[in-house]
Amino acid sequence: MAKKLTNDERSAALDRLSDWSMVDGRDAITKQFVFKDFNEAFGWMARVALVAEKMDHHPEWFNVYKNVTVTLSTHDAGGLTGLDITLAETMDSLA
Ligand code: H2B
Repeated sequence: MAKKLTNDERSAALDRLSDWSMVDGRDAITKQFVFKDFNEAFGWMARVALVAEKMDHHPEWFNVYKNVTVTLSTHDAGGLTGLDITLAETMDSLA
């Protein structure tokens, strides 16, 4: 099973990632993505979904029109792992 990141690992990862931040009161990271319109937002979600399914690692996300709020955490590990960082990087590269 994926291991929770150490404090050093998580601060290094957050420094590297742009616009991701820790969730208050939870070992998870979050980012708000804003697209041109719903079509762009949902197209991106569909592309991310294919990668997430392949990784067997799934986002918590909330879509309203062109906005997608994402929260990433590894439920099996009860917190943030390298899988969340990999998925965050994938989301950024597909946006
Ligand atoms: N996604 C996330 N974000 N965390 C998990 O721990 C997780 C998952 N576990 N997707 C996977 C599915 C697990 O439930 C299946 C059985 O492999």
